[in-house]
Amino acid sequence: MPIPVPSHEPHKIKTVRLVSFPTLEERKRHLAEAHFNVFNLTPSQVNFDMTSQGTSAMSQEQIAGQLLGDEAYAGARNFDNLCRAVRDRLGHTYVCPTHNLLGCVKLVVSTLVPARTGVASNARGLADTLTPRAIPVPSIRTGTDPIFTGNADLGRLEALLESEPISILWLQAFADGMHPVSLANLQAVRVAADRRGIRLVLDGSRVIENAWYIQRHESGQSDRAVSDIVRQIVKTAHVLALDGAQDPKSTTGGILTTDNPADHERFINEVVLYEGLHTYGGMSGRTMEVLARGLDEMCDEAEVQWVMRVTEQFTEDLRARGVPIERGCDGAYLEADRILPHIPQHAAHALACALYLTSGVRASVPGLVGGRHLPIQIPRLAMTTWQLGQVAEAIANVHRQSGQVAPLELQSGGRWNDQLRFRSVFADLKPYEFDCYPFLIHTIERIPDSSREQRERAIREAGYNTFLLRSADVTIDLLTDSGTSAMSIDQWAAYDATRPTSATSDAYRTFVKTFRETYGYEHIIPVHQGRAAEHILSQIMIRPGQMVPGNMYFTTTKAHQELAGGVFLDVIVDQAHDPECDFPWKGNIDLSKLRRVVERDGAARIAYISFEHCVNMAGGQPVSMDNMREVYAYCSPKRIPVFYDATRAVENAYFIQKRDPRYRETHIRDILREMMLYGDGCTVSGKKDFLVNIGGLLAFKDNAAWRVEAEELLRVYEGGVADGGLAPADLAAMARGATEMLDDRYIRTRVEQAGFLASRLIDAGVPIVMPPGSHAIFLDARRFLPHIDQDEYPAQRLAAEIYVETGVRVMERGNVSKGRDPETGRNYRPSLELVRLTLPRRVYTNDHMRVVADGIIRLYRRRETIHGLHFAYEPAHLRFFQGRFAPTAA
Ligand code: P61
Repeated sequence: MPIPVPSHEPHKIKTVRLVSFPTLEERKRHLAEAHFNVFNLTPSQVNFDMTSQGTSAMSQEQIAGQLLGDEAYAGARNFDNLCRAVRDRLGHTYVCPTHNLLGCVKLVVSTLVPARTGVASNARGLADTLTPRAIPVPSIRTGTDPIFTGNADLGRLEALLESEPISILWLQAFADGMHPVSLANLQAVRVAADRRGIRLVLDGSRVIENAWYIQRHESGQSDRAVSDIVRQIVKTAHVLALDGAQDPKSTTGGILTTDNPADHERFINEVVLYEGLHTYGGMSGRTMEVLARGLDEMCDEAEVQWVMRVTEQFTEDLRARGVPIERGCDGAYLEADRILPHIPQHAAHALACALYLTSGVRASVPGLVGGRHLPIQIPRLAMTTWQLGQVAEAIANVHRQSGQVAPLELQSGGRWNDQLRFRSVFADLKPYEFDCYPFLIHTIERIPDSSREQRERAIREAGYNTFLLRSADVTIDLLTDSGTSAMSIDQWAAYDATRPTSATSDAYRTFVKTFRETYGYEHIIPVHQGRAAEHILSQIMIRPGQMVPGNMYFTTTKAHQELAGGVFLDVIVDQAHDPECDFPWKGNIDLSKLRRVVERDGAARIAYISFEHCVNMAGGQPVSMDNMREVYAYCSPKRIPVFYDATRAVENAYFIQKRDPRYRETHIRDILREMMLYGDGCTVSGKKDFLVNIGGLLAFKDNAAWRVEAEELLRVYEGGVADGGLAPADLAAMARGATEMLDDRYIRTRVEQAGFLASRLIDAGVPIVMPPGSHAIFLDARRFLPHIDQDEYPAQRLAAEIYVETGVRVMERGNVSKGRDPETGRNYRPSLELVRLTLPRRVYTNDHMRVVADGIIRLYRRRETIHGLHFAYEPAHLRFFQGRFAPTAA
């Protein structure tokens, strides 16, 4: 059976690295300062750095390994782990650690290559490092096989071995990044080496990519797992050299492995001279740990298939745009001489400059001067297909205007590309603007795959309630966007750098300063999450019997208002209750409804206005700026306070920027400041907009008395006044998140992901709440399953069926959530019978979304086969969390 190719990433995003997008003016300045050699640019000066060495996204297990380095000088446990990983995954018995691949080369040369002998190789890159040491590196690459262009020419090899003093054969898996080697050829070279009694050394830094080519293209190999082929490749060589910063996705490090104890003995006697001790070889304990974990993971079949699919797609994309390229194992290698025939000198450098100047993409020219390729290498797992598609477009943009690319005049030279300095002019090239996620993937978390049978069992065991599923059984988790965000490395850095205390922390001061600036509110009080702020606010503001008008309820908000003796009154516009109506401001308060309440009961009976941005229960529907202004203008003179639930205020600000022409050019940060001006304070669940996994706040614009009361309750219910029961580190992560959430590019891609998912569903006729909201898509279960009575819980059943069909977890928001009328004991049967597909921030890509949509569309096409549920166990309160169900008979 051929190996399946995943249709989405077999992982989700765990942490991100933000991308800076330098402007054209900045790029010009950076390029001039870099002497027109893009090697001299730093990552903060580029948006996408197209190099695959040491730039991969690690797994969360690898990054955790960084903290498990035991850093012993001798015999570190991390070295034991490394040896175990080599034995398990690669099959070799002995391991000599090195600081990187050049360390391996150095040891091999000093032990196996006597003076005045040469190294026959299929890799030109090896010559770059050995020729300066006066070691000849005759090429044995054929280039004749249409696929395995890295194969050794066996005839030429025999002739060489006859005529020249060749001490070892050095084959590189995927030679020079462009030329894979077949298993058959590798085996034949081994036979030739054995016949002469010399070693076959394999550089297996890209053994995974090479194994994939063997699986795909060598006859009889298609059924074998990559892990199996990798072992065979390794065992075919006498010695394996491996760069930790390539396939094992470490940042550096290397290993030299073998089954031959005598060779190993030679290496470890030499290693002390050049690298370090034989149990660390120039690596820190943590690097050995990361490398060991990388070796354990690098043959993961789904991950390999995904990475190679992405690489192939990128290459095909460029070919389809007519850009002359050579296929690479990790990207596409641009043929600079063909793209710029009018530039005879340093064409690859000129192309690199043009690419950076027009788009901010950096691709640099490696090794010795003279190569004709500009490698565009994809950092493993770090970029999405959306971003790569745009990088391809940026390259095509240069290619289309290649005639205008400026030549470079050599200012100072050298033998190596990194030494060159040029003079040039800024050619008049049309720039390319990126419009994609403004972050790279820093670490990933693998997601489980499951069979339909497994999922059927899991949902039965969970009583058809998605809240009761285990995360380990869920492939794509769209249960909530609450606390599920991927933090950035800057948030992590702030988190780790926090000095803990139970008194006032620096993190608290930064937190207060940041949110004063963000909202324009004077009093900023940290709380552990949203409901804690709601509790305190309700206790301060509500006197028993008072009304709390609001724009649709939220479960926890309403519960706290009622606990304080308040009566919630829904004054949202009528359109919010109609899932088919596409009014753009379905979160608005209906002023005439509000007026009626105030006129009927008097302003003194109103505790405050509970005003939620991007109303969750209405489908993430925004409030217009005009509505906020009008409500405030009406309430303020009457001394009725207006409190925002600003949990998704930034997403609301984006809709104002997008839908209100007066704000099209206004930055999100300024829109948010104006929104908050029309309120007296806010509660926030920080687990949403703030891009953290825990946290929240309560804020008052200027009322110091409320602050005193709130802090009193804080001490009793939550924690210290300067931490609200959070770790100071959590305050630091929130403060940093608050600066990231205001990035216009980020918030656009965040909210538009919901639009992307919605448009695929709409095109297929799937009924959803219109217009699509900020943080979620709501399926209209009434229209999806019109044949199921609401008392047989269509939305609950639909959520369960989505899980079984797709492995995606979603949430019921309908009859089950609303509960029963305590008077009559009957279900409320709310007008909205919905299923929420909620999008965590920075976690899933559009490739995940495509698969989610396809699964739901499949389900929609067989909707008549779906039936209802009845309660098997019904808890008295908030029954949606713990309730269990059984299917009704068909
Ligand atoms: C959610 F099923 N939301 O959307 P806390 N205000 C708003 C929220 O969306 C919110 C809170 C206050 C959740 C989590 C959740 O019945 C449920 O930080 C607009 O969760 O305390 C939370 O903030 C409360 C899901 C909460 C539920 C209650 O998924």
